[in-house]
Amino acid sequence: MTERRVTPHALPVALSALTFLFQGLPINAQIQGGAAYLQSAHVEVGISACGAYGTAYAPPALGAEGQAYHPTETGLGFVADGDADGWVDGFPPYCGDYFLPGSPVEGFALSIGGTDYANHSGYGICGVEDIPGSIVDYGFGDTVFGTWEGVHPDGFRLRIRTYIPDGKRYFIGEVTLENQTSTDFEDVYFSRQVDPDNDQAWGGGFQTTNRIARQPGPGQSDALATAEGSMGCFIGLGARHFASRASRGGFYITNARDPYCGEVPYTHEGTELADDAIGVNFFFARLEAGESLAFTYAYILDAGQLEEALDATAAPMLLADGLPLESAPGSLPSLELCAGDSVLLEVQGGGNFTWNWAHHGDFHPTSPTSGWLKPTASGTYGVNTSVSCGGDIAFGFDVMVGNPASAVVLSSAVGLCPGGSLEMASGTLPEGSTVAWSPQRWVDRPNSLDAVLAPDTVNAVLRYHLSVTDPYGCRLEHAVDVTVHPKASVDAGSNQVGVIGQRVYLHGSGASSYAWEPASYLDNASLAQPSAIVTDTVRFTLTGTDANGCTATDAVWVFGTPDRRMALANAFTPDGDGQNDCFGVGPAFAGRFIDLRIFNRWGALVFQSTDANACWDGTLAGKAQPMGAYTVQLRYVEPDGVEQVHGGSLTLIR
Ligand SMILES: [Ca+2]
Ligand SMILES: [Ca+2]
Repeated sequence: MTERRVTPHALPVALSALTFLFQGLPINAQIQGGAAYLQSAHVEVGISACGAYGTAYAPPALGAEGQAYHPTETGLGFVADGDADGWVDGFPPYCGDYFLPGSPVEGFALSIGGTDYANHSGYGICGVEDIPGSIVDYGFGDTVFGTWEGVHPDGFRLRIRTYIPDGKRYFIGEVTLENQTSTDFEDVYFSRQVDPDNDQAWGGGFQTTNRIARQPGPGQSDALATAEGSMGCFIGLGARHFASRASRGGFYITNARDPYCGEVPYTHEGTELADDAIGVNFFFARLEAGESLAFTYAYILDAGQLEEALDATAAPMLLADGLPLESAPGSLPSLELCAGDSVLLEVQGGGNFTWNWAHHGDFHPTSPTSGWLKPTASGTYGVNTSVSCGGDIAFGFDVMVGNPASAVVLSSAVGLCPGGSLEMASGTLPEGSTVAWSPQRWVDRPNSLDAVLAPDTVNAVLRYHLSVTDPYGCRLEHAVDVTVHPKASVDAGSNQVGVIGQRVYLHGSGASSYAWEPASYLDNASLAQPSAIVTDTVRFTLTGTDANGCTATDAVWVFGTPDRRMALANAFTPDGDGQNDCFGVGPAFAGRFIDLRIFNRWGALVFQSTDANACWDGTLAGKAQPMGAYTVQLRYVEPDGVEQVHGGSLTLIR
């Protein structure tokens, strides 16, 4: 596009006189000809009567900083000592006349429900002024600012407050749009554009390298278009706002929809050396009757202050429990939650849209812009809204749900038999989880989930605590009571001598349930007192189980003998009738006999022999002993080499 230059309008004489009169009045000194002049240490901005930047008239002699302004033409566009080394130092000493009042265009446009409005100042003059307005406020101190406001008969008020943060090399525009009608506005667009001629004043051309530096997308909501001149001067125009888009292309701004939607001549990406515009644009699906909406953009005149300038524009975004969900550009923000947790999501400033929530089954709305998310699983969640001219505005974020409890199978109370061991828990924890058992006594690996507990104690209740923390910081606290039961016991009874072919009873006791081995000899191996037909000498093993399920073992011999005497009968009749006249063990004794001793009721020994074939005839020293009870003590060695003493009672009958 060809640049055109015109001679700036000469100042009317009357206005010069007013300027002189207001020199000493701080509030109004910087407003003349309907334009406002903002001056800070490193930035100067002229705001025209139509709200565009760039004035047709020369600024006052001195600005808020008490120094002269630095227009490169008669009027003042915006200029900056971008290198902050003084307005006369460096090269270029300052980057001036970026766009005005040389020739091209700065301005803004509004589109409401398909109706377009634009205000821009080409050639330092408000050439287009669809929205009539004026400077309504001005001030300086820590911050110098000027506010333009327009009211349109179609029923809206547009207010743009421009300020330069103290000492900064950028300036901010705060836009407020009020719907003064009784009907909702649909499809509201706003665009701010400039044709940058960054360093033309220093000999550069009108062309600049215009670049779309950022667009809102995963992990960030910056829209930023930049322009660099051949002399190194920089300008950025952007916003940190989910509903913003950067554009380049075009020259005279006519509407706000096309740059937002990227329609010819506008584009949303790439870099080009061109003499055309850069812009930042906004979209709002609706503005309800009587309501206002607000948003902010920044003109940045030093690339080193891009981030803080965009920070100053940041407002609406997705909040999780009140904190912004943010991430590095190109990656999704992530939320780390513990199973069962909820997080309150809110599209701050999102009331001008209708939002769709992905994973809505996990989302419980509390308002059109917020609700509780109680995620059931890790995954990508998001919220989005459609843009009428295409595309959408979307927030995506990854949710990681920690759940250490799901990996742990553990009762709160377990029992353990003496001498036993127990795997404390089981399962698979996410990598990076930490585990701690306490106390650590008798625990083989106190920092492993599947630690083994082997308590060296009996009849005790031991309480152990488990603490698991997963990589998301989710914690599981668990207590388990381990009851170590008393030691079990069982008695298989006394050894017996049984006559082969006859039935003997085993006498188990002391347990809740019994199991005899070998079972094949027995009528029922699970009885406490099973019986067997004696066939030979058998060693029975008894396993008894107590009420706690703990076991103990004992053993008993049944000595098989063909000789009746070997039955160690509990009575004998030494009456000389040849039947059962002599009490003894007999030659068929299965074990290795040591001795047999018999005592009377007063403990006196009445018989003893180390000869297995000997027997007692009921006499002592040739004298018949009285009828009654005697005690028998048989000592022998079992086939397995264990010495045993068998005691019994014997009744002498005549
Ligand atoms: Ca300088
Ligand atoms: Ca240009």
